[in-house]
Amino acid sequence: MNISKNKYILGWVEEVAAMTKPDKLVWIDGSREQIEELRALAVSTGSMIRLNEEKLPNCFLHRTDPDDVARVEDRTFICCRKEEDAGPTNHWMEPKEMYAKMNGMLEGSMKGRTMYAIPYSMGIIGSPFAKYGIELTDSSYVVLNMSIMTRVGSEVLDAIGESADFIKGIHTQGTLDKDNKYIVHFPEDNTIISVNSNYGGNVLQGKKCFALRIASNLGRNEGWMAEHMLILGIENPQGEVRYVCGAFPSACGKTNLAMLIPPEGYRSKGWKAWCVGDDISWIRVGEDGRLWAMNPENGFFGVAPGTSMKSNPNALESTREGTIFTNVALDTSDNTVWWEGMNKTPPANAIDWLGKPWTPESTSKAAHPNSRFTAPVRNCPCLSKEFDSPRGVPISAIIFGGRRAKTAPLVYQSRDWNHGVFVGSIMASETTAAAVGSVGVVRRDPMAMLPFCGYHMADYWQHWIDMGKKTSALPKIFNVNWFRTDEQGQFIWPGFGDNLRVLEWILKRCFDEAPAKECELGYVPYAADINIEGSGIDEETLEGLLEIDRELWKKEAAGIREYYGKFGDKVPKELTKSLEKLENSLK
Ligand code: OXD
Ligand code: MN
Repeated sequence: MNISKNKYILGWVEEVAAMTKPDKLVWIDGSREQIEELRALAVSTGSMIRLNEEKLPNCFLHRTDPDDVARVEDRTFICCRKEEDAGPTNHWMEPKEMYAKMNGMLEGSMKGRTMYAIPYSMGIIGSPFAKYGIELTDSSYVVLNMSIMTRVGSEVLDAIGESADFIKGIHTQGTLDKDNKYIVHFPEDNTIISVNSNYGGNVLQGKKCFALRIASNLGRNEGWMAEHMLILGIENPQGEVRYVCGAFPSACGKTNLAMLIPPEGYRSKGWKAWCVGDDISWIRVGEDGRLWAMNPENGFFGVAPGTSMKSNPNALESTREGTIFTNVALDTSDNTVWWEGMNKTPPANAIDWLGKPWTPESTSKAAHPNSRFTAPVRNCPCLSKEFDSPRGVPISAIIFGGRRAKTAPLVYQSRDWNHGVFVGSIMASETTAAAVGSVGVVRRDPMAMLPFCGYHMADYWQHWIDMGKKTSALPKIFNVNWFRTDEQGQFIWPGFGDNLRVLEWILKRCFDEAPAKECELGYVPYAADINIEGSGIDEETLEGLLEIDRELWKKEAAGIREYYGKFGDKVPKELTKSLEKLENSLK
């Protein structure tokens, strides 16, 4: 490969190589042959297992170190010069001190290894909305994942040309020391360093590190937004496609919602759903004054457990070719994969995610709860034809949501943009296995960005308020909760494809086609306006799902006030006003 002559790139790569001391340097050119070579190498070293060529062509299984299975939020740092710019929700260290620490850890870390240089693009290469990065890594697993999740290769170097405008990334697996992992961002230098991990969310730097933490800073400076949001197009029987963006915390069903299949009663009338993205949106003001969202990624890094032909056939279909499975179980009868919730028939003999024999009698899980698939978006049967449109799609609605067993109603609409920003800022959800830590604990996760906002959270809220002033046709903002439970702890709402029933109301609201009832939280639907035909839910149950428990909300409001207290007087006044209004309405 004829690598770039860009003096900034070459100088930096030389510097990193001098420090990490790899045996050799390999540039990733994006060619099929090179990918084939790397796959063969990974198989020969035991890092990946080639799966059944007929049933799962070009698919592989990888097992991580047992202590390296999720994002490590406690070890994730935003290193800007002033601590107050990182804010109370981020870990911070002074950049010089962190560079010194990182340089110490990087010194000689790639000895005996190959350093791969991956030029990658977030967004369509050459488009005005794309941003470029180079990740230097000693992991062929990272190279193979990055070449699914992003657009990689020489074309990216051509697009960077002579410019110094690219994100610098360094990753070493190091020793995988579980107590010494670092996922570090230097937003003022556009630099990312990951050490001692080889788990996707920590080390596929295009995703959370660049497309959210660094990009949220770029967006703030340049007047756009980087959000933890799916993008979904809903086509009505008239053939009109209306788009929504949805922010949900990790492992709360974003991939399922992004690929939903309309219920039969809708399908037969001609409703369709199109996936533009399942995790990240970059949102800009278009020439027409509307907000336009694009998906900067090129693959899905989805949670495997629970993904089935029932819950998400489109996701399963997406994993049938060219996919890397991480920490799922290996079905030894036919060299395919299995995970809990895939179907009701576990393999008689399997190897679990730890590499140990497993049978249906085993008491442990066959797949890790945060096991993943890395699948090319091109495999997705419901991929939107707008996926390749560089400017993205115009957004009618923004939806926030989390897992709340009791508090939040099935859906409510905010009063206006600023009130919608308040609704996003108070998002809370029960934690999942996507990050290390306890599962099922309610935590505030504003806009689902708590682990991903690369600067002070209150400044981020201000940026949302400011974006509202830049557009002439703002999307409407809603909150949904698919996860309300009954006394037995069972989910009441059927979820999955049936969520379209709620989306239909949301989209009608955006086009003044449905009424709503004003309430303490904003607007809720009249039960009669949500189509429940064929859902198995009766009107009384729906009424219950739309109810607002004032006592719970009084506690919620007190919790929000306490949470806002963390940010002092930096909380935008528009948000404190919304909180006061909520408190007053509950008196
Ligand atoms: C993810 C996450 O992997 O949010 O998308 O953790
Ligand atoms: Mn995510």
